[in-house]
Amino acid sequence: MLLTNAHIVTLQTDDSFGAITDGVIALEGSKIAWVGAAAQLPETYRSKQTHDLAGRLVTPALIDCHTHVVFGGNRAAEFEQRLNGASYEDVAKAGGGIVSTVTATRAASEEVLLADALRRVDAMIAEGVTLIEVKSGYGLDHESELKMLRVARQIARSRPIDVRTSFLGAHAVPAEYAGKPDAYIDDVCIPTLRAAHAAGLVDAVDGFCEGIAFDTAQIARVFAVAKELGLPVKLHAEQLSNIGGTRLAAKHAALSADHVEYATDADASALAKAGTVAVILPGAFYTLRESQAPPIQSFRDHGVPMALATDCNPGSSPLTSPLLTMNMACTLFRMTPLEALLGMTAHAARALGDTNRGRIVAGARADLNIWDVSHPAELSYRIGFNPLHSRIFKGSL
Ligand code: DI6
Ligand code: FE
Repeated sequence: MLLTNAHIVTLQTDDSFGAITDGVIALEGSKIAWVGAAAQLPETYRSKQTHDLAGRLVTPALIDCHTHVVFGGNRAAEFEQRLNGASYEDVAKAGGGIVSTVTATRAASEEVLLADALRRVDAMIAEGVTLIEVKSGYGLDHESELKMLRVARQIARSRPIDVRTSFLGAHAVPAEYAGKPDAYIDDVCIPTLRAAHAAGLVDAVDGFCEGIAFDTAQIARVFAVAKELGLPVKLHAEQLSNIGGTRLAAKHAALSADHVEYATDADASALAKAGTVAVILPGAFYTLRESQAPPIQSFRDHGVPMALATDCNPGSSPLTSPLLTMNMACTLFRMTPLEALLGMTAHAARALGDTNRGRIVAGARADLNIWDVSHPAELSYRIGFNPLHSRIFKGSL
């Protein structure tokens, strides 16, 4: 099929939108066969079925490379408690925080977890998302972690969207292991990772490296098993402090280091050398009303690819809008509209180890968005507006 009369934002390189006006995209199956100006369309494609896009803007489809969309219950009550003056400690003592989501997730059936997750995934699909990463991390026991990952896999069988899973057993220490993080890592997290991998449920391994979660030595033990199993790694690093998570991610050639608000210029240099993507998560920064922005200029100076994601989770980032995420990245962190769009497409794909998506180039996956806007900057400029006209998934409208 030929998509004709298109204003194509190819993102073929990182230094410009790579725009082609009056462009044509030739689709063959689930792949892009050819892209270019109509005047240069090869003879071989001229007889194809055409679909006139009436001059609309076409970009690569969006990719949300960091989500916790599978979880039980929600945390609206503690949102209200905090706004009525309760501290994080008060909320935690009342059984709130991650612990309350773990309790609700353990209690929920796979069917309920899937139905709840699909409502959030549908909001992402409506904004043109075709690939999401989904983490475990609210089960924190053997069966509940496996249950979460089975639900994540079921999402891709229930909707026109692809899913990559990340095992996040090292997300928090569950109540039954309070004060015993090492025992939890050795007796629950690592054996469950092995079982999840054996069941084909894991595409990557993640961890939360933070003072309130796990230290670099504990994360390193989980990463050693990931390496043994041939699984790539990624890491929640330097979200609230700097305890060496970003360095650890770089040392393990991680796909990505995520949050990285407290990363230093030296950390940025280490990421660049390792080829690790910095995943910027403005939803958590906004929700927690943080003050320390990530070192965007250092990432630019060192050539660290920056991805963007919703970090959709019930506590620190109850956000399901990639477009609002792009707007936050520009307004809060001063990223440019080009960086924001690259962050939700090509760099997000790279953060998932997928280099065949996120750009409109011959041979790439034919996942495309058609927008009712005239300039790509409108995609990060608008606040809470969705101009998606239609989404092409695996070459089909
Ligand atoms: N960082 C976060 O901000 C979330 N998890 C993480 O690793 C918090 C998750 C929650 O509050 O439920
Ligand atoms: Fe997260």
